[in-house]
Amino acid sequence: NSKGIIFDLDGVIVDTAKFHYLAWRKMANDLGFDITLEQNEQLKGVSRVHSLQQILSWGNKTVSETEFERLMTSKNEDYLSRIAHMDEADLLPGVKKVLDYLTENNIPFALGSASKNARPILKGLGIEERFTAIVDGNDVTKAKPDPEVFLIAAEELGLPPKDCIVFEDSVAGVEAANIAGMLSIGIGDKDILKEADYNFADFTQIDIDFIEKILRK
Ligand code: B16
Ligand code: MG
Repeated sequence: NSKGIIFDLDGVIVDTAKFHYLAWRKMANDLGFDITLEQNEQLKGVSRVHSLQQILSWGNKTVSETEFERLMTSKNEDYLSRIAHMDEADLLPGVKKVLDYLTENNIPFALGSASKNARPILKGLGIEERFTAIVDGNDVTKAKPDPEVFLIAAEELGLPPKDCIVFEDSVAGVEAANIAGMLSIGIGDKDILKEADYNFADFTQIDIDFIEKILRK
């Protein structure tokens, strides 16, 4: 078999969006405004810098460069403290079954995430060693929908992009996979992720027959 899989992290393997939301919301509240869950939807898959720019514009705030850095650092410290006690039980339902199948059948898989916290999160989940490659926010210069993160992952898997299959929960991520020439599988609302080649609400809806089918394609 000569195909490989690339997983997004947040929203695919683990649900960290709620912790990002709580940490950004606390920061916004300290600055005197609030952010809603609907607004948080728009931050999914978006880099840390762009998230903060977006949030400050919602709050009609302009800050100095130093203050911008300080806000990013303190939000991240708050976020890290909220995810500190993550373990295997935090894997999203159905994910373990797929990872076990891939590991047992020696099918290589990589991470392709915008997060700069990907490694400590994977470590907490107890699955860091199982990835052939981990490409995250520390390795890229261009954010999704730019395909950079997935193209680097393909290279590290030693596979041409057309032989890579991407699992993504964000519109920008599905777009990035499509631009890269990879098979895209949307995890979440199919009306939102309508550009994906296949759609599933979550990993409990994905059976091993489907995985075998796309690996053969
Ligand atoms: P960090 P993904 C993304 O991860 C999140 O969806 C997004 O909400 C977050 O702002 C971004 O990572 C950066 O995360 O602050 O941890 O570097 O979905 O691409 O795995
Ligand atoms: Mg995501």
